[in-house]
Amino acid sequence: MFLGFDSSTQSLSAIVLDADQNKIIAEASVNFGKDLPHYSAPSGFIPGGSSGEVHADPMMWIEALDLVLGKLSAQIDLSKVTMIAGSGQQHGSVYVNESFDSIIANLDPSSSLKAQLSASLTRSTSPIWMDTSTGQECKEIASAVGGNAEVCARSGSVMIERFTGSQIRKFSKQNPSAYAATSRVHLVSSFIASVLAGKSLPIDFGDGAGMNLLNLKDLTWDKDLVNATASNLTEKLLPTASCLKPQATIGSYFIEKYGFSKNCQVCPFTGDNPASLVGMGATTPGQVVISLGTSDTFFAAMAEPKTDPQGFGHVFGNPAGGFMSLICFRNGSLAREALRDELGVDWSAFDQDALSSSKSSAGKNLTLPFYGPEITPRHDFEKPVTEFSEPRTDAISIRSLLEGQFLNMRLHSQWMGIAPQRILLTGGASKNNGIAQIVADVFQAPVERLEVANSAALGAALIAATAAGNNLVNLQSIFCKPSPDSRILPETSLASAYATALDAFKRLLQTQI
Ligand code: ADP
Ligand code: XUL
Repeated sequence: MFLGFDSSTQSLSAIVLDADQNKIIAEASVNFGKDLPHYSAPSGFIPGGSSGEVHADPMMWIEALDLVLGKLSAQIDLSKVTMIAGSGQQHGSVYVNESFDSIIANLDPSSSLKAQLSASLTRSTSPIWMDTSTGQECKEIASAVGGNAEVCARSGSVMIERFTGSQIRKFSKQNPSAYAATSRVHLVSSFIASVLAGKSLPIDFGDGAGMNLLNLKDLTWDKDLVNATASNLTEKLLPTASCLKPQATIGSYFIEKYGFSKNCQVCPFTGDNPASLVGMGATTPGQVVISLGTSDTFFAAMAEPKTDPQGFGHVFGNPAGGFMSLICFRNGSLAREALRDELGVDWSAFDQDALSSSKSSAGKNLTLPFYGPEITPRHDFEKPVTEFSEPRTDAISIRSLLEGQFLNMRLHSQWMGIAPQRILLTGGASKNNGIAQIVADVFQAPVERLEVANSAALGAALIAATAAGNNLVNLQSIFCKPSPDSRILPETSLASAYATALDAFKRLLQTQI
C-alpha cells in the first residue's frame, strides 16, 4: 500500500492506494478552520496580517498530521504501507533551531507532535504563498545579482514576493538573532516529511524551484542567489533531491502510535502543484490543468524550461522529469466565496442552471475579479472593479466575476503558446458544473474532471507507488481516468463574444494597473 499526503492551504488530506487491487482503499482529511478552530485560522491562515503579510501556524499542520493519522489508522492497518510521499502548499517556510533534528529523532509516542515540536521553532509563524509583503527584499536580491532577467534565467521566475528567498531575507533583516538561531529553513513539504522520517529530509526539485534559489540548469542551490538572499544561508539549506527517491524509513513515533511497519519508507515531499500534475495524469507535455483551490492555478508539463516574458509565470520541476510551467492567481476560491457571501447565496447560485439563465449576458459585463492584492497581474487591488452594460442581478454578477477570473487566466497564459484541446479541471471548486461551464466557454475547450477529486493527494500516493518501483504511466492510466459524466463542452456560439470580451478586459485592466 502507498500513502500520499497533501498539506494544502485549508486542509491536510491523505489517500492510501493499493496497487495490487488498483484502487484507493482509504482517505481522510482534516480541515484546519473547522477541525482545529483554536488556531483562529478559518481559511488556514491567520487573518489580519499587516502590509500584505500572510502567515500560518506550523503547529496547526503538525497537529493535523496526528489527527489525520488517527483517522487513517482507524480505517486500515497502516503496517501494510510500504512507501509514503506527499505534497505541501508551495513557498511557505518553517524556521527551526538546532534542537529540531534531535527532537524529531526521539519523539515520544505518549505525547503529541505539537507538544514536542513547538520548542524547535525560531519563528512562531510561517509566511505562506499568500504573503505579498516582501517587495523591498525582492528588489534588493534582484539588484544584487544583476536584475530580474538574470534571476529568471537562473531560477525560472523573476523575484516573487511569496517565494521563499525574499521571505528568508525579510526575516533575517527583521529579526537577525532569531535568524542566526535558525539552523534549518524548511518548506512546508520538507518540514512535514522530515517529522515523519525522524530526520531532516532534502527539498524536492519541484517544490524547491518555488524558492527563487534553485538553479534550473543543475537543480542545485545557486550560490549567487543564496548569497544575495541572507548571510550564512548555505548552511541552513537542506540538499535538493527528487521526490521519487526514498530517503529514510518512518520514525518510531509513527510505528508505535499508528502501527506503521519499521520498513515503511519516506520520500521527500513535493509541492501541491507538481503533485497535482502527477495526480491529473498530466506529466507529459500537451495537457493543461486548471486547479481551482484556495488559489487558482493554470499549469502544464514542458520538456524545457520556458519563462514568461511578463514575469508572472513560473517554472517548477516536474516530478516525472523535465519541468512544468505554472501561473498562480491569488483571488481564486476566496474571491468566489466573497461574492457568494456578499449576495447572501450558496454555491447553488453558481450552478449550471443558475448561470445558464444569464447566457445572453456572456462577455457583456466586465469584472476585474480581485477582492484583495493580486499576483497575476501584480497589483494591490482592494475590491473588484466593474464595468456593467446591464442591470445587476445575482446571476449576472456571478457570471461576470467568473468570466473575469477566466479571462484573466486566458490573458496571462498566452505566453505559454498552448491552445488547449482539452482542459483538466481540479480543486475544490471544480465540482461545480456552472464554474466548469464558464471555464469551457471562456477557453473554448472541453473540460474534464477526474474520478478522484483530490489530485494533489492522489499524485502524492502515485509518487509513493512509483518510488516503490511501479510504472507511473501505467498507474496514471488506472487512477487518473476522467469521470464519464464530467465532460463539459464549450458553447461554440460564445467564441466571438469572449474574444471581444478578452480585449475589453485587457483594456479595463490597463486602466487600473
Ligand atoms: P486547497 O487545496 O487550496 O486547500 P481546495 O482545492 O480543497 O483548497 O478547495 C477549497 C475551496 O473549494 C473552498 O475554499 C471553496 O471555496 C471551494 N468550493 C468547495 N465546494 C465548492 C462548490 N460546490 N462550488 C464552488 N466552490 C467550492
Ligand atoms: C503556486 C502557489 C499556490 C500554492 C498553494 O505558486 O503559490 O498554488 O502552492 O496552493
